[in-house]
Amino acid sequence: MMTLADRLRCGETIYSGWIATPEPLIAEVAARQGFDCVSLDMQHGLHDPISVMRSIGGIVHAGKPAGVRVPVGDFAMASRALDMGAEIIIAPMINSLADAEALVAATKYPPIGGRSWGPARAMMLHGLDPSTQLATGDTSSIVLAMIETREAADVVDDILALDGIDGVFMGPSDLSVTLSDGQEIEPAAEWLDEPIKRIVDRAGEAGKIAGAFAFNATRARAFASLGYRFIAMGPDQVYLAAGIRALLDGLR
Ligand code: 3PY
Ligand code: MG
Repeated sequence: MMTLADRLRCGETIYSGWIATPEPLIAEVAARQGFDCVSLDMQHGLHDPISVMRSIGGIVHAGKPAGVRVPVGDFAMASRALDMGAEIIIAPMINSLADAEALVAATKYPPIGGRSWGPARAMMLHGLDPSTQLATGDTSSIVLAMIETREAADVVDDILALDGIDGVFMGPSDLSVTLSDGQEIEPAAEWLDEPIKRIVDRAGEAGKIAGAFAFNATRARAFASLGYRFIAMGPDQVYLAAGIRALLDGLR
């Protein structure tokens, strides 16, 4: 069976759920709907290591791959999330080559990085023995550096060139805040179109994957048509609110 990494490398567009509420049942419900993948947010969402561990189990048992966005600078958590069975890591605020190097050091095995051995839960969930895990761990997981600041956008080529960085993940909200020098929070601003296109083009030229966060299906389709291939949509509160509204509208 093709892994999430294989599918992304073949150019498939993957739509991921984005779960902020630290409840495994919500992640599992999302996985049992049409998403290709379900990602758990530890940065602005409320997930902690235990809820991530439990939610990854629910997602994988529902037949879907799991992603984790770790907190800012928490490279140890990136390593732990892989050990817990995550197949995609999204690291926020990777603003320099040094940040990207620290991310690779935590998430790829030697000689590319310095990831420490201990993927017991990942091997259990994915049915792998230790030698297969060691041989395939680096290629079957996708590590995305978030490009969401002016500094990051300035060094995106250096980050993309780093061995072990599988791609980038564009965050339009922070990009709007930093590129406007703190004057605007406008992830759908027209003036962001140019940097949003530039980031995906740079990733394409480097032969790497581009991902992005989309607030709705219109944005998700627009990103996909630019070449973004891992598109997260959410968070889960939005799904709940939309479901309630649709139900109540049905009464009228
Ligand atoms: C951003 O848009 O800044 C994000 O981090 C998306 O989640
Ligand atoms: Mg952000």
